[in-house]
Amino acid sequence: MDHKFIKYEQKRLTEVESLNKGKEFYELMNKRRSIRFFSEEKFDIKLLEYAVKTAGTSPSGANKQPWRFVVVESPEIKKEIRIAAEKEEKESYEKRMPQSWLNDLAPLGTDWHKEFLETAPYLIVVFKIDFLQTDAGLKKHYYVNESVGIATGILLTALHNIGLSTLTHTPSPMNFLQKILNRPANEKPYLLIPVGYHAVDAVVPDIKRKKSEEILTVV
Ligand code: IYR
Repeated sequence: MDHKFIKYEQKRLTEVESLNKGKEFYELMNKRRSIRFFSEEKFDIKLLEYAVKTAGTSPSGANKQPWRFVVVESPEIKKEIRIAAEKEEKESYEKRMPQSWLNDLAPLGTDWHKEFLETAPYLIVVFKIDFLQTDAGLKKHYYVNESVGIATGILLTALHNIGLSTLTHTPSPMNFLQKILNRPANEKPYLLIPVGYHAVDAVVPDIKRKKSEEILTVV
């Protein structure tokens, strides 16, 4: 029963301050879009470090922090990832995805070509860690998908906040990432996030977000 607790401190805002900050943050985040056209412009990898540290502040089941973020900057490894991803994606687009799915993707203009995997200066590959191997055997983690999903959301938010663009890319299946990046068997690829500045001529689909009343219910 010897577990230590420490005092929690958080600045108390007035309602007006909260409303203003809430609106300002919404306006910032409402400008985020999934970007598929990146500038090749490089930047210091240290820009990514705080974003990853911020992702690491995420809540997680029993505080197990079941995540690993691998940043790929090597052009050779990016190329290897592109080749492997396009192989799977070609198979998916041409054989595995039903017509209804392809129809849903049509407004986004995606296909199996994944040039952004090489043009983006960095790829962040998010891994989930379902269990730990210890001398005492396997230790299972809890609510891993929820935990890693929240951490990834915070990562995307942190990257947008510093003016970088991202794509949440889901090549499927993506076990090839574990192999190419030499990760241990307990780390499973969760999401592949190209990061960089958007290309000057980048376009995004003209799609709309749901309105407040479509996503918020108060009872
Ligand atoms: N993984 C594929 C297909 C794809 C699926 C969904 I759901 C999207 O929102 C976008 C794409 C791809 O990355 O192209």
